[in-house]
Amino acid sequence: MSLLGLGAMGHALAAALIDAGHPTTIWNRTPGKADALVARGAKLASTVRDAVSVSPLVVTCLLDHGSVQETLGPVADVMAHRSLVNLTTTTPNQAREFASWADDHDVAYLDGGIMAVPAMIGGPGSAILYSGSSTVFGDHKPVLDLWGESTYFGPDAGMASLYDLAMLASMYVMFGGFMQGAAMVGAAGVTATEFASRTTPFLAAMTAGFSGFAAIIDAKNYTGEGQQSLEFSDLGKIVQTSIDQGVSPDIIAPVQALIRRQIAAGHGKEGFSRIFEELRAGKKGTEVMA
Ligand code: FVH
Repeated sequence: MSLLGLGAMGHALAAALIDAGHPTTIWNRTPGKADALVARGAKLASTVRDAVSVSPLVVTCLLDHGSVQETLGPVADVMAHRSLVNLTTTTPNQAREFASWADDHDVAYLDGGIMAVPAMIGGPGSAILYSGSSTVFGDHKPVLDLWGESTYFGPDAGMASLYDLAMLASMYVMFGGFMQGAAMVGAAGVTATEFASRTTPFLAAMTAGFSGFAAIIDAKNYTGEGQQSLEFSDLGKIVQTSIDQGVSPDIIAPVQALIRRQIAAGHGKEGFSRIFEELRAGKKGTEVMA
């Protein structure tokens, strides 16, 4: 395999290949980052063209969409009849754009979304989502599995990225919620460390609720038994307490705004999952505060 890009993630990917004894050629725009990997057994290519020309499988793990375009565009001729796995984070439409570029140049294209940080690569919990060419995925799955659990999401090259970014959306909003809470108690002198020790087990237990929300959303049964109504809790007390503590409610207020728009639309007796419909409809409303 030839791996282009030796940033934090590319370095970890290359190290896992070398540790498994997989023949690996590496290239990086800035020289010097390859030294440790070469000492461990990787072959260093001095140009992208050299790197690509020695392997049927080329993997890119670069900064962004533009850097992959800049790197592979000039060597499109030598990419022909090879397989490309792009592990660079892109939007779904950018992934589809690469798939189209690859198709035009007789390259078999598989897009990947890495659900791990560099230290996790090759270890427990590391997962990589793939979509695009099923042939590339099937032919190379044993080597892809060296990095983590490999899952294929179908021929649409944008699907892996869509899952990746949707999962990251869930993560960042949860992290943002932690910051909101830490700021609220922080205004009363509680350290973020103390707050984390209370909140970590609580949130871990609460994530068990995802499957219940999912069943409600999939069945569109927002009035079913056991659901706390939007009217019962529109998050007013949380928003008000943030403000009373001198803390911006900027993380929690948009959730309240979604709830209030659904109440205004006549769904106040329905459960919290109902805000999914507000999001899916792509509606934007005027912010409603406490
Ligand atoms: N690191 C992480 O935790 C995340 C986990 C989830 C997936 N991401 C994505 O992986 C891609 C690479 O991330 P990275 O952490 O390796 O990023 P850096 O350490 O900043 O390295 C960037 C590499 O890209 C090269 N590069 C940048 N611009 C260009 C360009 N115009 N032409 C060629 N190469 C370019 C850079 O080269 P250099 O600066 O050393 O010369 C690095 O090799 C990324 O999409 C994450 O979103 C990682």
